[in-house]
Amino acid sequence: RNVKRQTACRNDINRLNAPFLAVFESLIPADEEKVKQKQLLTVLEKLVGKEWPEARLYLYGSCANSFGFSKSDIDVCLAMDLGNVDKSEVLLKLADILQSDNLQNVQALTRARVPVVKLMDPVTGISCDICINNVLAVVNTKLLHDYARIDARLRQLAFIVKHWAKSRGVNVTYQGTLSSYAYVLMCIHFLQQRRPAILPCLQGMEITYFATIDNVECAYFDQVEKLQNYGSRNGESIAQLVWAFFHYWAYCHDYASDVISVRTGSTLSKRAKDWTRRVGNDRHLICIEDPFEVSHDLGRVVDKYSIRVLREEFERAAEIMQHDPNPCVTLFEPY
Ligand code: 3AT
Ligand code: MG
Repeated sequence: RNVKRQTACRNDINRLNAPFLAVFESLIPADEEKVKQKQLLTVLEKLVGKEWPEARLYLYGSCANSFGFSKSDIDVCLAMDLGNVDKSEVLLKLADILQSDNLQNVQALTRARVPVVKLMDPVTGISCDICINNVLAVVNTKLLHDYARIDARLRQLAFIVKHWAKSRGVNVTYQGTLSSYAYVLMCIHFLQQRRPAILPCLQGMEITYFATIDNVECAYFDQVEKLQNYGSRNGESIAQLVWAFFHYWAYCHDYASDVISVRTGSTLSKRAKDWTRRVGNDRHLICIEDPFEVSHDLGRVVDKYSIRVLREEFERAAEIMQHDPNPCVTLFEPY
């Protein structure tokens, strides 16, 4: 399994560029959706502001990192000083406030891993999760958004990978497969290690953005408008990159020893991170270092069953990209 397989890419690969770009285009949200999201945020800001004038609301996750599909739910973070008030209490109060407006299906989930209030806005038809003080997620959202502005191929690749993962049922963290956030980091890592590189390592450059959140220092180069030509020395097409992405995760990544690290633009050894054995529920069978919370392995949800499912799906995708006459259909067939 760990033998690195050298396969030459099929010679008709570029025939697949147009159909893959069509898949990408079909998933992009329309401008009206962005307008509706802002509209809902304004409604929420008014309601929240009456009770907590100091509080701020931020969009995060796929509605703000530029990797969101059309008609996705939105993720909102309520940032406020809790003092010595319990987070659950604030969530229940928030649910109360929202309930009394004409928002629907308002529910406080105070015992979830990330406690949230869920709601649906009948005016815009948008569903939304509001969490409290998850500010690191707001910052990792900005990092992903900044990477997406450097080279258009990242957004194209990540849309195709997310669409594949959703179609194949491997984007369900409570079933031991990976989050969308993890897949986007896998795409960034992959584009950082192409030669010539398509993406730089923003955390290894001059610091132009800095924030300390929950004792975690978040620092990187965010003047990405200066990096517009960064990837232009690499002329690989989207079809070549989709092929190579699945080839990489099927045959080239060393699952036994390596950790992928967007923070360093490279791989690290599991040994150096002490991610070699199971601790509690963290098994480290596929290791993806969070760019800011470096002790956090986004692969920790993966167990001994789901790792097999994941690897078989990567191999299936790699085979399809190599041999199938119509990968743009077969790749996304429901499981
Ligand atoms: P979808 O389009 O909703 O599938 P998403 O990017 O919104 O993709 P999620 O809803 O799973 O992804 O997560 C929302 C955001 O929360 C994304 C990221 O900023 C943050 N996040 C998710 N999982 C983690 C994690 N394990 N560690 C740190 N931040 C995370
Ligand atoms: Mg989301």
